[in-house]
Amino acid sequence: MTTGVLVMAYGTPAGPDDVEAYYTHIRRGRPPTPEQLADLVRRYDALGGTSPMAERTRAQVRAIDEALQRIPDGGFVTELGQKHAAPFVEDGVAALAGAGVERIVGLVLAPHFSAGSVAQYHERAAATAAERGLPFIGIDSWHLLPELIDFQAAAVRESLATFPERTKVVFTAHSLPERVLEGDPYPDQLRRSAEATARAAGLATWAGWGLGWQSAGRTPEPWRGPDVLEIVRDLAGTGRADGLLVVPQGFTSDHLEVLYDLDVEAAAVAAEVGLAFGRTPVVNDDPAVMGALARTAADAAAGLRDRA
Ligand code: FEC
Repeated sequence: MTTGVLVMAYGTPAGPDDVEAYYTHIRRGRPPTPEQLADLVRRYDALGGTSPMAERTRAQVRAIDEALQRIPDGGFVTELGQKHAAPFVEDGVAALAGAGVERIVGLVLAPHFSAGSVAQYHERAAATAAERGLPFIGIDSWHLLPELIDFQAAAVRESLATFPERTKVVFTAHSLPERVLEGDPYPDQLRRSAEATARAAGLATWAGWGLGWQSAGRTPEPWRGPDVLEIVRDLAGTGRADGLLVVPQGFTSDHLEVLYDLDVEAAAVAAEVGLAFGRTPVVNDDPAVMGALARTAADAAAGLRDRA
């Protein structure tokens, strides 16, 4: 009895020559304008040409697979499937089908559920699994996984030790258009994981921490805010804080949205307005969190087996 675990991630261009095709895929087949493309290439250039995300994602998949292989009589096969770069979600399902699995569990490397994010991975995986006659179950969210909260709380405590006393902690996630967030669980899940982390880190009150958004798309419609850049400026304007620590809780690996949008862009605005600025490390392939994700996938597989 074998179970396929499809670990899904956003994907990143393999190299500078792939940025246009990647951006076109994100825009659902509409190529970016030359200005939009140049702006994205400029941001990758600031990271040395490419994002470390591909390597980080592979390490995450490896760590989850190793933990799954340690489960006695588990019978797990693990494959990667990405949203916007090869191997795509559909390639991952095909590889699992080729390996002869009898069912597939989908696990997205993003902790919070939204119709505009995690649901899209699951829809594509479920459709491809159905074409092959394979039962599929997707894990919707894992934002309150104790190992994730512990990881983030420890990171907050360690980082704050190096910050001025009057430092505000802001938990960020990728913004989404307001249209998508109507009736969507994403904002509430973000609030809950931030609350759990703040409590575990011993942050006293709401006044000491808050929620923010980042990396909004470059489209004309309204996106959820306040954006982190606005938060940096507003906080400096209050005169009530000397530092800002960002916890990018919506992201699990080192990539453009963290290494550029926070470490370069937000850090530059903070320097301009005179605030000490930093952000906590993301999970990457942390063994405790990856082990807990493997356990979550195994539990979901057991549920799917019982239903058969
Ligand atoms: O290469 C890298 O290191 C970057 C990877 C990357 C991650 C990521 C995560 C999320 N996104 C989400 C939603 C959207 C929506 C749009 C959108 C646009 C972009 C663009 C790039 C990009 N995203 Fe992304 N995102 C990453 C990269 N994202 C590049 C192009 C715009 C730009 O220049 O920044 C708007 C699409 C449209 O135009 O219609 C919506 C969400 C996440 C977090 C969850 C997840 O990981 O799936 C949500 C990593």
